[in-house]
Amino acid sequence: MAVTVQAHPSLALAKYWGKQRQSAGGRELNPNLPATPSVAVTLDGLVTRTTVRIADTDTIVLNGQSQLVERYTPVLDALRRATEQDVSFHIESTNSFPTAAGLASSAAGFAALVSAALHEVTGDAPADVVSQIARIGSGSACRSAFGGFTRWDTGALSARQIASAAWWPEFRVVVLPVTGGAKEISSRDGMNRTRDTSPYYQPWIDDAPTVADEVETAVLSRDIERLGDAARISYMRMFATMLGAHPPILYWLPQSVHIIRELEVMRRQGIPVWETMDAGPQVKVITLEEHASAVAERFSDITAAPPVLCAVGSAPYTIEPANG
Ligand code: 2P0
Repeated sequence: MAVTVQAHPSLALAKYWGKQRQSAGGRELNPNLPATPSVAVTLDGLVTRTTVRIADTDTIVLNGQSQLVERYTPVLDALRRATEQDVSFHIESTNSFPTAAGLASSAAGFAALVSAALHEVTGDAPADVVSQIARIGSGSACRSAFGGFTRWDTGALSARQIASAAWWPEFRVVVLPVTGGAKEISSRDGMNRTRDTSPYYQPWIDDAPTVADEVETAVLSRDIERLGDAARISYMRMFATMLGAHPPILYWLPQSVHIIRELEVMRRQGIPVWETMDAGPQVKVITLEEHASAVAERFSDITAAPPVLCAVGSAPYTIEPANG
C-alpha cells in the first residue's frame, strides 16, 4: 500500500549558506552539515505532495518527469539503514510551485519523501528522524520536518522546533515569484564555490550566529520590526559573501531589485514589510496578515506567477491512507 504525505518548504529568516567539510578517504561522512546556524519558518501556502510505495528498484518521478536516481540514493540508503529493511522505493512527487527556482522545493520534497517512506516501511515517522534523514538529501529539508519556526544549529545532524505553527497567527510571508525558470547555479555548487573562493566567507561564518540569535529572539518575542530588520541583515550578508566568490554568484534579477526598492518606499510610509531572498531571484516579503493582500496586489504586475500568501505551516502530514 502506498503512503502519500504533504510537506511545506522552510524559508530561512537567518540563512544557512556553507557546509562544514566532513570527509574521510574521499568519502563524505555526514553530508550537509551547516557552517552557520539558521532560523526558519515553515510556509503553509506552498505544498509538495509525495507518494511512496515499496518497489523492485528505486525510481523517482518529479512533476511527471523521471529523475536520475543518484541524487536520491544517499537518502534512500539512509532510509534502508534506519529501518533495517532492504527495500526499494517508487516515489512520485509534485510541487504546487516552481521547482529548483529558489523556493525551497528540495526542502519540502525531501521532508515529504522521508516522512512517506518511513510511514510506508515502519508505520511511523518521528520528526527528529525525518529531520536527520531528509538533511542528507538537502540541508534545508531538515527544517521542513517540523512545523512552525525552527532552528538548525551549526554542525547539527537535525533541526528543532523553536515555536509552533500557532505561535504567531498574524505572521505572513508573501512569495513573489519573479521567474519560473530553474536557477543557474545549484545551492550546493554556490555554497561550495563561496567557501572555496570568497574572502568574505570566514567573516560571514563568524557573524552569522549573532544574526541568527537576533532572528530567534525576534521570533520568540513576536517583534515583526526586529525580525524584519535582522532577516534583511542575514540575507544581505549571505549575498555579500557570494558576490565575493570567484566567479561571483549573483542570483538577482532586475525585478528582484525593483521589489527591494519598492519595499523601502513602503517602509518609509510606515507599512511593516521586509524582504528575504534565497538561491534564486524570487523575493519573499515578511509582513503581518493585515498588509499581506496589499503587498500581493502591489507587485502582481511584475511577478511571473501570482503571489502566494503564506501563514505559518505545519510539519509533514499523511493524507493517504486517510488515517495514516
Ligand atoms: C536556507 N538555502 O537556509 C538557505 C538560504 C538557500 C539560501 O538551504 O546543498 O537545497 O541541498 O544543503 O538546502 C537551499 O539549499 O542546499 C538553502 P543543500 P539546500 O534555506
